[in-house]
Amino acid sequence: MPFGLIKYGFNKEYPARVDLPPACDLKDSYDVVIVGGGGHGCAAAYYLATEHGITDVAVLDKGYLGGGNTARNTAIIRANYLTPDGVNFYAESVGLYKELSNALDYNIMYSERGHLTLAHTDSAVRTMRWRAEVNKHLGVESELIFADEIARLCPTLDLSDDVRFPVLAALYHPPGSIARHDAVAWGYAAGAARHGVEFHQKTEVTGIVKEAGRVVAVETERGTVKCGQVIQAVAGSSSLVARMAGFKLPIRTIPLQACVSQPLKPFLDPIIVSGSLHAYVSQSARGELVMGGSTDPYPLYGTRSSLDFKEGLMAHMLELFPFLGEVKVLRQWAGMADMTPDFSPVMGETPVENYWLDAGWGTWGFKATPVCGKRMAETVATGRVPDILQPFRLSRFEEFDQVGEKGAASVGH
Ligand code: FAD
Ligand code: PYC
Repeated sequence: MPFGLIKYGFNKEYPARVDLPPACDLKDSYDVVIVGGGGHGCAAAYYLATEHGITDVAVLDKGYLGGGNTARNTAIIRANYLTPDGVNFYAESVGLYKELSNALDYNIMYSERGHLTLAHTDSAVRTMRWRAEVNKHLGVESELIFADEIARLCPTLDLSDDVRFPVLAALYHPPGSIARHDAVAWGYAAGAARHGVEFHQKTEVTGIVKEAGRVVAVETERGTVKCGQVIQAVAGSSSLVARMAGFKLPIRTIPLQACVSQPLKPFLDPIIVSGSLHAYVSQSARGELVMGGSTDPYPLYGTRSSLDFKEGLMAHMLELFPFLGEVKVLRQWAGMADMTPDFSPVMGETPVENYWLDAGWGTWGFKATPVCGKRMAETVATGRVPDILQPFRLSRFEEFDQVGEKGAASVGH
């Protein structure tokens, strides 16, 4: 990317880049149909084309590309999970993210900030130490730090003792990063389109046609499309689409809200997360504070914003950064989080032979976009689920073999 940027800077002209070819007719058949044009669907298409030479691929989205949770997330990327399976999986993603702007020739504004998960209770300190040890054992940079070091990394954080939940320690994860979420989807889509992959927006999949336990076509609002294989990557609609394919998922769909403040001068370098206060914040490149909390207290298919969320979150933010009292909230929104019982995703095989699942991304799937896309593409191309995805198989729920990430998934669910 730096070379591309320098070349661009010295150009005499700055022509607008057309990333996606114009919309085309939907063919009546493709080797692979990907349902869902979020970051995950676009990434899978990109890796199918670039790593496996599979280009007869259509990505179908009921709305616009990257308009689902990809557009709504707070863009935190990290690998400081709790289980070895989780740490290995997300660490591969962080590695891919670091090189992604160069690989896609598309600036995703990857910004390594360091990630601090605050511990306000003895049991939280224990969990942070546990995570730090598992992380280090697997080669992921994480350590437990205390007041002096926290103050050095984030001098504006209130570390006094006379508050409701004093900060006792923090899990410090230097590779923690943010990126431009839209650019991740657009960059993957543009890269895939250059290899001939088709993207069909405003094309809702309304049914899955099966014969003898195999999927043979998808029904869409623009007609029926035959297909060799299907990847389902619809995030907050996973249960609805899986039901069309004839199986049930152990998922509850719950809104997750977030908001941004007016732009402020840069004062916050690291990403700050507090599970006890149900609040997290980072400062974007344009100075806005990107803030969020835990999921809403009830399942719902809806993306409305609520005053409750904003009031609660702001009270907690002020406990961490009391000087923000006069700062205005600029925008608020929600996405639909597909929550699994163990706070880990579900990827790979389904009860339908050639129908592959990329689901259960709850509040944690943006960071997994590269690894999931790459490994799902490998699965479809080879017909074999790679080892790194095996722990996340759908059958783990009936085998009592869950990948428990509740303590590391996000801000305390
Ligand atoms: P999406 O981007 O939602 O794409 C799915 C697409 O499927 C959508 O575009 C939708 O239109 C389409 N679709 C649905 N049904 C159909 C149909 N029947 N036919 C055709 N198309 C269909 N994760 C992190 O790692 N870090 C974070 O900081 C983070 N913060 C978050 C904050 C919020 C407020 C929210 C809501 C989520 C957050 N997440 C975060 C989670 C993350 O956003 C998601 O897990 C991730 O974006 C999922 O990507 P996706 O491509 O699978 O889904
Ligand atoms: O997965 O780190 C995360 C996250 C933060 C906020 C929502 N998800």
